Amino acid sequence: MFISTGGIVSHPVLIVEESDTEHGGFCALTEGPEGTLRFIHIKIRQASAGISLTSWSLDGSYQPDGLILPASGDIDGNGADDVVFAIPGTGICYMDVTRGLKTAPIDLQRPSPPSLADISGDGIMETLIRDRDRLFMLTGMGSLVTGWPVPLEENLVRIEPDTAYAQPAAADVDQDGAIEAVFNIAGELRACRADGSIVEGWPLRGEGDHSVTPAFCPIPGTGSGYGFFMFVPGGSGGISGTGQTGTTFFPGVSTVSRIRSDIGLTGRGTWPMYRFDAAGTSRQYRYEAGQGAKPLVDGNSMTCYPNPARGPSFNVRLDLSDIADVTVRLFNLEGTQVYESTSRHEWTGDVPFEASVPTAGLASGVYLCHVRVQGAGEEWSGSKKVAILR
Ligand SMILES: [Ca+2]
Ligand SMILES: [Ca+2]
Ligand SMILES: [Ca+2]
Repeated sequence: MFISTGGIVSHPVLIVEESDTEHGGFCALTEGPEGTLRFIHIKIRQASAGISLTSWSLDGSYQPDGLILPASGDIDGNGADDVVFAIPGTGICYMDVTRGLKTAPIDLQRPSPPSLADISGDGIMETLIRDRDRLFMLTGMGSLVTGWPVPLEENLVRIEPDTAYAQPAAADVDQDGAIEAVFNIAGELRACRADGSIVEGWPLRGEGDHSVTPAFCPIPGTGSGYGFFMFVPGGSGGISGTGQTGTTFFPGVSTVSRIRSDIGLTGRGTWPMYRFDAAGTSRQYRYEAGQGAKPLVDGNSMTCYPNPARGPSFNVRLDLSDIADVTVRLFNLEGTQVYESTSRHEWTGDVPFEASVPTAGLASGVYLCHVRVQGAGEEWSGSKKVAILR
């Protein structure tokens, strides 16, 4: 079906117009021959065949290195959903198909997809968005909320790979009845209130993947609104460019973690975290025999605990199936190695490798614990972020 010229450069987004019950509609962005942008609105008749298409030219252009992901919701309460998206160099665009375009001229460096949620509790949805080193909350059609933008720590953002940022999420993470904005920054989940302040007990250490939005859902049977699971995909990865060139962290094996807010919420970093993956392995459920040769290393099993580490040391643990030499190294986020130790794992079978890493004398901050395993003709390396608190 021919509906428009120009490549589509966004995901489609559904919009609802209360005054138009005959049509269903969606919107998308397309790119013209000279790199110009068009916003298209397609209505599909419900009862009989036929579509209609309306389009608008947008200021600015976009060099797509990935699809734009718009959000939609009726921000101004006029009965028609508004579509929100960010164009680098132009700003945050608010498109109401009955009123036209309004742009908040904020220069964003590699903006995340926006999210819409009423964080301030006044019935008007806020726009949540981040760029490389700032978190934004805007209310209405692009008015910056007092206390925002929130600057991000350079030592965190510089370890993020140069790829798209996660769309922010919204959830009542501390169960006080007010919704918070949740951002994934270098694998850390940060919950911010409407005034930009950070909720006590957060950030939570994620598992290293900055590009994925956590999903929140209520826990069945706990009553309305109480408790949630948080699914945080992540993985053990590696580090490169250590020393003078700085540190780059890259995720390797993916896992999905599930965090329950209603148990163990007794203090910073004490949330139980469960890990599951396609092979059915986790900290609780180990590899089952009979699924072929067991690999030397169960990469998903690497964990550092306690995390954050407050005492004189923390432990690193990893499931190995055979004898191996294991080198544990600790780096600060500037890439300086602050600890190294090699030991021999003398066991075959189900005894996990475990080592204690001393932290006395190390300043508070985030560190990368890197593990290299060599044995049985195999080599594996992975790393985890560890927070040290004094
Ligand atoms: Ca509207
Ligand atoms: Ca609001
Ligand atoms: Ca809350």
